[in-house]
Amino acid sequence: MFKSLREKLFGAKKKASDDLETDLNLEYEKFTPEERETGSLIKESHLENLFWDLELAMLESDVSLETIELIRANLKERLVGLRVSSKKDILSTIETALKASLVEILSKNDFNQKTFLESDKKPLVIAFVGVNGTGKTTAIARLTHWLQSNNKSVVLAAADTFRAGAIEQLRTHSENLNCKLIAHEQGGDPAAVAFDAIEHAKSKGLDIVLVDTAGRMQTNTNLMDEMKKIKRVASPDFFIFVGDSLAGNDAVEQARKFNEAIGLDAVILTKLDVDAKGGAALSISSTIDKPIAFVGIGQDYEDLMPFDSAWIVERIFAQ
Ligand SMILES: Nc1nc2c(ncn2[C@@H]2O[C@H](COP(=O)(O)OP(=O)(O)OP(=O)(O)O)[C@@H](O)[C@H]2O)c(=O)[nH]1
Ligand SMILES: [Mg+2]
Repeated sequence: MFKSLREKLFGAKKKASDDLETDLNLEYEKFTPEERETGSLIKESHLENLFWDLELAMLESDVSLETIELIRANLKERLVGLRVSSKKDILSTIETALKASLVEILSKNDFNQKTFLESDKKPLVIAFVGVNGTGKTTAIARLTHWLQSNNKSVVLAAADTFRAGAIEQLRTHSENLNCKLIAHEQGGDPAAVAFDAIEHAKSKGLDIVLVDTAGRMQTNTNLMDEMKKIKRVASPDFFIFVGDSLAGNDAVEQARKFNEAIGLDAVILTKLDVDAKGGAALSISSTIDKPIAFVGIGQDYEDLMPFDSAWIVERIFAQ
Protein backbone atom coordinates (compact mmCIF):
# COMPACT_ATOMS: atom_id res chain seq x y z
CA MET A 1 0.00 0.00 0.00
CA PHE A 2 1.30 3.46 -1.02
CA LYS A 3 4.72 2.03 -1.92
CA SER A 4 5.54 4.56 -4.59
CA LEU A 5 4.34 7.53 -2.52
CA ARG A 6 6.38 6.29 0.45
CA GLU A 7 9.53 5.96 -1.65
CA LYS A 8 9.02 9.34 -3.29
CA LEU A 9 8.35 11.08 0.00
CA PHE A 10 11.31 9.36 1.59
CA GLY A 11 13.60 10.60 -1.20
CA ALA A 12 12.08 14.07 -1.10
CA LYS A 13 12.36 14.25 2.68
CA LYS A 14 16.04 13.39 2.53
CA LYS A 15 16.68 15.89 -0.22
CA ALA A 16 14.59 18.51 1.57
CA SER A 17 16.55 18.04 4.75
CA ASP A 18 19.86 18.34 2.83
CA ASP A 19 18.55 21.52 1.23
CA LEU A 20 17.33 22.91 4.51
CA GLU A 21 20.63 22.10 6.15
CA THR A 22 22.49 23.92 3.39
CA ASP A 23 20.18 26.90 3.63
CA LEU A 24 20.50 27.07 7.39
CA ASN A 25 24.27 26.63 7.31
CA LEU A 26 24.52 29.67 5.12
CA GLU A 27 23.59 31.66 8.16
CA TYR A 28 25.73 29.82 10.65
CA GLU A 29 28.47 32.44 10.43
CA LYS A 30 26.03 35.07 11.54
CA PHE A 31 24.84 33.14 14.58
CA THR A 32 25.05 34.69 18.00
CA PRO A 33 26.61 32.42 20.63
CA GLU A 34 23.12 31.76 21.95
CA GLU A 35 21.91 30.62 18.54
CA ARG A 36 24.88 28.29 18.33
CA GLU A 37 23.63 26.74 21.58
CA THR A 38 19.95 26.46 20.71
CA GLY A 39 20.28 25.60 17.06
CA SER A 40 19.20 27.54 14.04
CA LEU A 41 15.84 29.10 13.54
CA ILE A 42 13.79 28.00 10.53
CA LYS A 43 12.50 31.02 8.65
CA GLU A 44 10.02 31.08 5.79
CA SER A 45 12.81 31.91 3.36
CA HIS A 46 14.48 28.58 4.17
CA LEU A 47 11.54 26.53 3.01
CA GLU A 48 11.44 27.13 -0.75
CA ASN A 49 13.71 24.23 -1.66
CA LEU A 50 12.05 21.97 0.85
CA PHE A 51 8.63 22.67 -0.62
CA TRP A 52 9.93 22.13 -4.11
CA ASP A 53 11.22 18.67 -3.23
CA LEU A 54 8.06 17.61 -1.43
CA GLU A 55 5.69 19.06 -3.99
CA LEU A 56 7.36 17.23 -6.82
CA ALA A 57 7.05 13.93 -4.96
CA MET A 58 3.37 14.58 -4.29
CA LEU A 59 2.58 15.69 -7.85
CA GLU A 60 4.15 12.51 -9.18
CA SER A 61 1.90 10.58 -6.81
CA ASP A 62 -1.30 12.20 -8.12
CA VAL A 63 -1.88 14.44 -5.13
CA SER A 64 -4.11 17.29 -6.34
CA LEU A 65 -2.78 20.83 -6.63
CA GLU A 66 -5.34 22.11 -4.11
CA THR A 67 -4.26 19.52 -1.58
CA ILE A 68 -0.58 20.26 -2.16
CA GLU A 69 -1.34 23.93 -1.51
CA LEU A 70 -3.07 23.02 1.76
CA ILE A 71 -0.15 20.84 2.82
CA ARG A 72 2.29 23.61 1.96
CA ALA A 73 0.43 26.20 4.07
CA ASN A 74 0.05 23.77 6.93
CA LEU A 75 3.73 22.76 6.83
CA LYS A 76 4.84 26.37 6.74
CA GLU A 77 2.88 27.11 9.88
CA ARG A 78 4.41 24.13 11.62
CA LEU A 79 8.02 24.66 10.56
CA VAL A 80 8.61 28.39 10.64
CA GLY A 81 9.99 29.38 14.02
CA LEU A 82 11.25 25.93 14.99
CA ARG A 83 14.89 25.50 15.94
CA VAL A 84 17.00 22.65 14.66
CA SER A 85 20.51 21.81 15.71
CA SER A 86 21.60 18.76 13.72
CA LYS A 87 21.00 17.00 10.46
CA LYS A 88 19.13 14.23 12.27
CA ASP A 89 17.06 16.86 13.96
CA ILE A 90 16.14 18.43 10.61
CA LEU A 91 15.04 15.11 9.15
CA SER A 92 12.84 14.20 12.08
CA THR A 93 11.44 17.74 12.29
CA ILE A 94 10.38 17.58 8.64
CA GLU A 95 8.89 14.11 9.03
CA THR A 96 6.96 15.01 12.17
CA ALA A 97 5.59 18.19 10.60
CA LEU A 98 4.64 16.41 7.38
CA LYS A 99 2.83 13.62 9.21
CA ALA A 100 0.95 16.09 11.38
CA SER A 101 -0.02 18.18 8.33
CA LEU A 102 -1.34 15.15 6.50
CA VAL A 103 -3.32 13.93 9.51
CA GLU A 104 -4.78 17.40 10.00
CA ILE A 105 -5.79 17.76 6.35
CA LEU A 106 -7.26 14.25 6.23
CA SER A 107 -9.20 14.80 9.46
CA LYS A 108 -10.75 18.06 8.38
CA ASN A 109 -13.89 16.32 7.11
CA ASP A 110 -14.41 13.64 9.69
CA PHE A 111 -17.15 11.07 9.23
CA ASN A 112 -18.79 9.53 12.22
CA GLN A 113 -19.66 5.98 11.15
CA LYS A 114 -21.99 5.73 14.14
CA THR A 115 -24.35 8.01 12.18
CA PHE A 116 -25.37 4.84 10.32
CA LEU A 117 -25.92 2.95 13.55
CA GLU A 118 -27.55 5.57 15.72
CA SER A 119 -29.84 7.31 13.25
CA ASP A 120 -33.47 7.67 14.32
CA LYS A 121 -34.66 7.47 10.73
CA LYS A 122 -36.05 4.10 9.71
CA PRO A 123 -35.23 2.96 7.19
CA LEU A 124 -32.06 4.94 6.64
CA VAL A 125 -31.47 5.02 2.87
CA ILE A 126 -27.95 5.03 1.47
CA ALA A 127 -27.30 5.13 -2.28
CA PHE A 128 -23.95 4.34 -3.88
CA VAL A 129 -22.79 6.01 -7.05
CA GLY A 130 -19.66 6.19 -9.14
CA VAL A 131 -18.15 5.30 -12.49
CA ASN A 132 -17.94 1.72 -13.79
CA GLY A 133 -16.07 -0.89 -11.84
CA THR A 134 -14.93 1.22 -8.90
CA GLY A 135 -16.27 -1.26 -6.34
CA LYS A 136 -19.79 -0.02 -5.56
CA THR A 137 -21.45 -3.42 -5.38
CA THR A 138 -18.55 -4.91 -3.41
CA ALA A 139 -18.64 -1.93 -1.02
CA ILE A 140 -22.39 -2.47 -0.49
CA ALA A 141 -21.84 -6.14 0.34
CA ARG A 142 -19.10 -5.24 2.81
CA LEU A 143 -21.08 -2.44 4.37
CA THR A 144 -23.97 -4.90 4.79
CA HIS A 145 -21.58 -7.20 6.63
CA TRP A 146 -20.37 -4.30 8.81
CA LEU A 147 -23.92 -3.12 9.56
CA GLN A 148 -25.10 -6.64 10.37
CA SER A 149 -22.21 -7.13 12.75
CA ASN A 150 -23.43 -3.94 14.43
CA ASN A 151 -26.92 -5.46 14.79
CA LYS A 152 -28.59 -3.62 11.92
CA SER A 153 -30.99 -5.22 9.45
CA VAL A 154 -30.36 -4.43 5.80
CA VAL A 155 -32.37 -4.50 2.55
CA LEU A 156 -30.47 -4.38 -0.74
CA ALA A 157 -31.98 -2.55 -3.72
CA ALA A 158 -30.71 -3.84 -7.07
CA ALA A 159 -31.05 -0.50 -8.82
CA ASP A 160 -28.29 -1.28 -11.32
CA THR A 161 -30.77 -2.45 -13.94
CA PHE A 162 -28.36 -1.41 -16.68
CA ARG A 163 -25.43 -3.81 -16.70
CA ALA A 164 -26.07 -7.46 -17.55
CA GLY A 165 -25.26 -9.60 -14.52
CA ALA A 166 -25.47 -6.75 -12.02
CA ILE A 167 -28.67 -8.00 -10.38
CA GLU A 168 -27.31 -11.54 -10.08
CA GLN A 169 -24.07 -10.22 -8.57
CA LEU A 170 -26.02 -8.46 -5.83
CA ARG A 171 -28.31 -11.48 -5.38
CA THR A 172 -25.31 -13.67 -4.68
CA HIS A 173 -24.15 -11.24 -2.00
CA SER A 174 -27.64 -11.10 -0.49
CA GLU A 175 -27.67 -14.90 -0.26
CA ASN A 176 -24.20 -15.03 1.26
CA LEU A 177 -25.10 -12.34 3.75
CA ASN A 178 -28.61 -13.57 4.37
CA CYS A 179 -30.41 -10.31 3.71
CA LYS A 180 -33.41 -9.32 1.63
CA LEU A 181 -32.90 -8.26 -1.99
CA ILE A 182 -35.44 -6.18 -3.90
CA ALA A 183 -34.97 -6.48 -7.66
CA HIS A 184 -36.92 -5.84 -10.84
CA GLU A 185 -36.02 -6.92 -14.34
CA GLN A 186 -32.93 -5.80 -16.17
CA GLY A 187 -33.73 -2.60 -18.03
CA GLY A 188 -36.33 -1.55 -15.45
CA ASP A 189 -36.53 1.82 -13.73
CA PRO A 190 -33.81 2.07 -11.03
CA ALA A 191 -35.76 4.69 -9.10
CA ALA A 192 -38.74 2.30 -8.86
CA VAL A 193 -36.49 -0.45 -7.46
CA ALA A 194 -35.17 1.91 -4.80
CA PHE A 195 -38.71 3.01 -3.98
CA ASP A 196 -39.93 -0.60 -3.59
CA ALA A 197 -36.97 -1.49 -1.38
CA ILE A 198 -37.79 1.42 0.91
CA GLU A 199 -41.46 0.36 1.05
CA HIS A 200 -40.39 -3.18 1.89
CA ALA A 201 -38.13 -1.96 4.70
CA LYS A 202 -40.92 0.20 6.08
CA SER A 203 -43.42 -2.64 6.07
CA LYS A 204 -41.00 -5.06 7.76
CA GLY A 205 -39.48 -2.56 10.16
CA LEU A 206 -35.97 -3.01 8.74
CA ASP A 207 -33.21 -0.53 9.55
CA ILE A 208 -31.23 0.30 6.43
CA VAL A 209 -31.71 0.24 2.66
CA LEU A 210 -28.56 0.11 0.53
CA VAL A 211 -29.16 1.12 -3.09
CA ASP A 212 -26.76 -0.25 -5.71
CA THR A 213 -26.66 1.82 -8.88
CA ALA A 214 -25.15 1.33 -12.32
CA GLY A 215 -21.65 2.58 -13.00
CA ARG A 216 -21.79 5.75 -15.07
CA MET A 217 -19.27 8.10 -16.53
CA GLN A 218 -19.65 11.63 -15.22
CA THR A 219 -19.83 12.76 -18.86
CA ASN A 220 -22.86 10.60 -19.72
CA THR A 221 -25.74 13.06 -19.46
CA ASN A 222 -28.54 10.46 -19.72
CA LEU A 223 -27.17 8.32 -16.95
CA MET A 224 -26.40 11.33 -14.78
CA ASP A 225 -30.03 12.42 -15.23
CA GLU A 226 -31.21 8.96 -14.30
CA MET A 227 -29.22 9.28 -11.08
CA LYS A 228 -30.96 12.58 -10.34
CA LYS A 229 -34.27 10.76 -10.74
CA ILE A 230 -33.21 8.23 -8.11
CA LYS A 231 -32.50 11.20 -5.88
CA ARG A 232 -35.96 12.69 -6.48
CA VAL A 233 -37.88 9.46 -6.02
CA ALA A 234 -35.97 7.73 -3.23
CA SER A 235 -34.54 10.82 -1.44
CA PRO A 236 -31.58 8.92 -0.01
CA ASP A 237 -30.31 10.16 3.33
CA PHE A 238 -26.77 9.59 2.09
CA PHE A 239 -25.28 9.63 -1.36
CA ILE A 240 -21.95 7.89 -1.18
CA PHE A 241 -19.47 8.23 -4.00
CA VAL A 242 -17.42 5.07 -4.49
CA GLY A 243 -14.07 5.92 -6.01
CA ASP A 244 -11.23 3.67 -7.13
CA SER A 245 -8.04 4.95 -5.53
CA LEU A 246 -6.03 3.50 -8.45
CA ALA A 247 -7.69 6.10 -10.69
CA GLY A 248 -5.74 8.86 -8.89
CA ASN A 249 -6.54 12.31 -10.28
CA ASP A 250 -9.42 10.89 -12.31
CA ALA A 251 -11.15 9.63 -9.17
CA VAL A 252 -10.92 13.12 -7.69
CA GLU A 253 -12.30 14.69 -10.86
CA GLN A 254 -15.18 12.19 -10.98
CA ALA A 255 -16.04 12.92 -7.35
CA ARG A 256 -16.14 16.62 -8.16
CA LYS A 257 -18.57 16.05 -11.04
CA PHE A 258 -20.85 13.69 -9.09
CA ASN A 259 -20.86 16.15 -6.23
CA GLU A 260 -21.92 18.94 -8.58
CA ALA A 261 -24.67 16.74 -10.06
CA ILE A 262 -26.36 15.38 -6.93
CA GLY A 263 -24.50 16.62 -3.85
CA LEU A 264 -22.49 13.85 -2.20
CA ASP A 265 -22.46 13.16 1.52
CA ALA A 266 -19.38 10.97 1.77
CA VAL A 267 -16.86 8.90 -0.13
CA ILE A 268 -15.80 5.28 0.00
CA LEU A 269 -12.37 4.85 -1.52
CA THR A 270 -11.64 1.30 -2.67
CA LYS A 271 -8.58 -0.73 -3.67
CA LEU A 272 -6.21 1.02 -1.29
CA ASP A 273 -4.54 -2.37 -0.82
CA VAL A 274 -3.25 -2.25 -4.40
CA ASP A 275 -2.71 1.50 -4.70
CA ALA A 276 0.94 2.56 -4.78
CA LYS A 277 0.43 6.26 -5.28
CA GLY A 278 -1.99 7.32 -2.57
CA GLY A 279 -2.83 10.59 -4.32
CA ALA A 280 -6.59 10.02 -4.38
CA ALA A 281 -6.58 9.06 -0.70
CA LEU A 282 -4.83 12.31 0.17
CA SER A 283 -6.81 14.56 -2.17
CA ILE A 284 -10.39 13.43 -2.59
CA SER A 285 -11.82 14.64 0.70
CA SER A 286 -10.24 18.08 0.73
CA THR A 287 -11.07 18.64 -2.95
CA ILE A 288 -14.83 18.12 -2.61
CA ASP A 289 -14.92 19.05 1.07
CA LYS A 290 -16.69 15.81 1.98
CA PRO A 291 -15.48 13.06 4.30
CA ILE A 292 -14.15 9.63 3.41
CA ALA A 293 -16.40 7.29 5.37
CA PHE A 294 -14.78 3.92 4.66
CA VAL A 295 -11.88 2.51 2.68
CA GLY A 296 -11.65 -0.79 0.82
CA ILE A 297 -8.46 -2.66 1.63
CA GLY A 298 -8.92 -6.08 0.02
CA GLN A 299 -11.40 -8.47 -1.54
CA ASP A 300 -13.18 -10.02 1.46
CA TYR A 301 -16.31 -9.00 3.32
CA GLU A 302 -14.14 -7.87 6.24
CA ASP A 303 -11.97 -5.63 4.06
CA LEU A 304 -13.94 -2.42 4.49
CA MET A 305 -12.52 -0.20 7.18
CA PRO A 306 -13.88 2.97 8.76
CA PHE A 307 -11.62 5.74 7.50
CA ASP A 308 -8.91 6.70 9.97
CA SER A 309 -6.53 9.49 8.98
CA ALA A 310 -3.80 8.47 11.44
CA TRP A 311 -3.91 4.89 10.14
CA ILE A 312 -3.52 6.12 6.55
CA VAL A 313 -0.59 8.39 7.41
CA GLU A 314 1.10 5.58 9.35
CA ARG A 315 0.79 3.39 6.23
CA ILE A 316 2.35 6.12 4.10
CA PHE A 317 5.39 6.37 6.37
CA ALA A 318 5.58 2.70 7.39
CA GLN A 319 9.12 1.31 7.11
N1 LIG B 1 -8.13 -5.28 -4.32
C1 LIG B 1 -9.35 -4.76 -4.18
N2 LIG B 1 -10.30 -5.02 -5.11
C2 LIG B 1 -11.51 -4.48 -4.94
C3 LIG B 1 -11.82 -3.64 -3.84
N3 LIG B 1 -13.11 -3.23 -3.97
C4 LIG B 1 -13.58 -3.79 -5.11
N4 LIG B 1 -12.64 -4.55 -5.70
C5 LIG B 1 -12.76 -5.32 -6.94
O1 LIG B 1 -13.14 -4.46 -8.00
C6 LIG B 1 -13.94 -5.14 -8.97
C7 LIG B 1 -15.18 -4.36 -9.29
O2 LIG B 1 -16.02 -4.34 -8.15
P1 LIG B 1 -17.59 -4.10 -8.24
O3 LIG B 1 -18.07 -4.02 -6.83
O4 LIG B 1 -18.24 -5.06 -9.13
O5 LIG B 1 -17.60 -2.65 -8.90
P2 LIG B 1 -18.85 -1.77 -9.32
O6 LIG B 1 -18.50 -0.37 -9.07
O7 LIG B 1 -20.08 -2.27 -8.67
O8 LIG B 1 -18.88 -2.05 -10.88
P3 LIG B 1 -20.09 -1.71 -11.93
O9 LIG B 1 -21.34 -2.16 -11.29
O10 LIG B 1 -19.73 -2.47 -13.16
O11 LIG B 1 -20.03 -0.23 -12.15
C8 LIG B 1 -14.22 -6.51 -8.35
O12 LIG B 1 -13.35 -7.44 -8.94
C9 LIG B 1 -13.88 -6.32 -6.88
O13 LIG B 1 -13.47 -7.51 -6.25
C10 LIG B 1 -10.78 -3.37 -2.86
O14 LIG B 1 -10.94 -2.63 -1.88
N5 LIG B 1 -9.57 -3.96 -3.10
MG1 LIG C 1 -21.92 -2.81 -9.48
